Parts: sequence; structure tokens; C-alpha cells
Amino acid sequence: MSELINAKVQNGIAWIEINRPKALNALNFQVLSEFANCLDNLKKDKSVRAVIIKGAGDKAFVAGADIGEMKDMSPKEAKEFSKKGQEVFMEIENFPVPTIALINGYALGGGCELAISCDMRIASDNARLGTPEITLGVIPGFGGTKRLTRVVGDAFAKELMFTGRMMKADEALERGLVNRVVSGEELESEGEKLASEIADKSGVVMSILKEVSTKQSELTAEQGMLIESSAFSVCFSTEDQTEGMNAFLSKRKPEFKHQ
Ligand code: DAK
Repeated sequence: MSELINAKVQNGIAWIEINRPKALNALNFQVLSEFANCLDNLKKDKSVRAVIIKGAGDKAFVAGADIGEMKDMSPKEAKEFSKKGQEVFMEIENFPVPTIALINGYALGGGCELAISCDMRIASDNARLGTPEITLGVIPGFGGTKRLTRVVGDAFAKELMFTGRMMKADEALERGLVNRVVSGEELESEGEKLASEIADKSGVVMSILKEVSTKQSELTAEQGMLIESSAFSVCFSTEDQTEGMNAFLSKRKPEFKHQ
């Protein structure tokens, strides 16, 4: 049974909640292990067409990796911890359906790295984001040095990592780190609205689109075009492509079967 991760599936949307509010949802080894199990289970649930990840309580999404747990780690243990986090965040990046992080309060260090392994991010106006690892004598260890650069560009990613400063939600929006900023009261409903819009589409084609668009940043233009045209042709083996185009031509709403 999972204690630190709550999960439920409703109307095609999986809600994952990191449930350690007393420690501002800091990520320790147990949270990461339960997260990995949760993702494994959700991956098998074919009704899931969008995932929302949030932190419990009203203060934090995730305030980072657990500093108490990390403090006395040997270099070998630190490597194992880093590998565990990288594996979980890679699973999220490559999860077969779109993922949305709802950032309520602090998203620091490993919390910011978790948010940027999701496809999209919605922040509440009290959100504070940053990568303060340098102030603790370490560097980001869950893929941040790779993904942050991809999301906000080299110079600004380096500024954030080199200074460790926290940024408010409006600056994160301006820098493209989050998709939008809403009030704390609206955060869940905005997340649900976005997830529902996605879940309404063809699940099978959405998975193809997610995979192709996620891989693009790592590929040359030539490789990117090649996987796009291969994936485009795969869409034509789905029932939903036939339904989508028939529905358009018959001037009706498509009824996707997600296959
Ligand atoms: N870890 C453990 N506990 C944490 C925590 C964290 N990251 N953040 C907060 N807490 C705990 C606090 O210790 C406190 O616990 P109690 O004292 O009540 O037992 C409780 O949460 C509430 O926190 P505060 O009392 O501090 O609350 P405030 O509102 O005053 O301040 C704060 C909120 C977010 C500004 C502050 O808590 C804070 O600065 N927290 C630390 C933020 C931080 O530095 N995050 C980055 C962590 S480092 C790697 C693998 C991974 C990583 C790096 C390398 N390798 C293995 C290579 C990743 C590193 C990080 O994420």
C-alpha cells in the first residue's frame, strides 16, 4: 500500500498527489519508489489519457529532494539516489499520455526538476520556483542540468542554477517555465480543464504525438522530420483517424474509441 503517493483515476484523468505535506512534500527514497510503482500501475490502465501531478497541502508542490536523507549519503548512495530520481523523472517524461504539473507554492530543486519532466505546468500565483542546490553544496541531480536548459534556454538556466535564487510565478511565466498562472483556488479546476481537453482527443493518436514531440528536442532536423513522417503514417492505421476525418466531413463531433 502506498502512503506517500495518492492516486485516483476519474474521467480519463489520473491524479497523482505527493503526500508528505509536513516536509513540504520533499522527495526521499520512499517517495520516489512509491512514485515509480504508481506510474507502473497507471501505465497499465488503458482508461488513463492525461495525468495531473500535484503536492498535498497548500504550501508546496515539492520543496526538493529530502535534505535530511541526503546529508550523510556516501558518494555511492548519492549516485543511487540520483539514479532513482532520474529513472522516475524519465518515466514521467516518456509517460505514454500527456502530464501536467500543478504548482501550488514551492517547486524547488528536485521539485522544479519534477515539474519540468512533465509536459506542461500550471502555477498558482503563490508559486516559488528555483534550483537552490548550489546553496547546499550540490548540483541538480534529477535531470535538471539537462531539462532546465531545454525549457528556458542556456543562459537563464545557468543564472538560476548558479545563483540558486527563487523566482515568483509571474517571472516563471515570462520565462516560459510555466504555461499559465492562476489563483490558488482555480489551480485544480484549471488543471482539470486542460487535462479534460486532452483526454477528449484520441488516446492512441495523442500517445503518438506525445512521443514524437518529446523526442524532437534531442534530434537533428533531418531525424525529426523522419520520425514525424513515420509517426504520421502510423496514425493511418488507427480507427480514430478514420473516425476523426469522417466526423469532420459529416459535420459532426468525432467519437473516438482511442484505438
Ligand atoms: N528536505 C527535507 N525537509 C524539508 C525540505 C527539504 N527539501 N524542505 C522543507 N523541509 C521541511 C523543513 O525541514 C520543515 O520541517 P520541520 O522543521 O517542521 O520538521 C518543514 O519542511 C517546513 O519547512 P520550513 O519550516 O522551512 O518552512 P518555511 O515556510 O519556513 O520555508 C522553504 C519554506 C521551502 C523556503 C524552506 O523549507 C526551504 O528552503 N527548504 C529547502 C528548499 C531546498 O533547498 N530545496 C532543494 C533541495 S536540494 C542529487 C540528487 C538530487 C538532488 C541533488 C543531487 N544527487 C544525488 C547527485 C536534488 C537536490 C535538491 O532538491
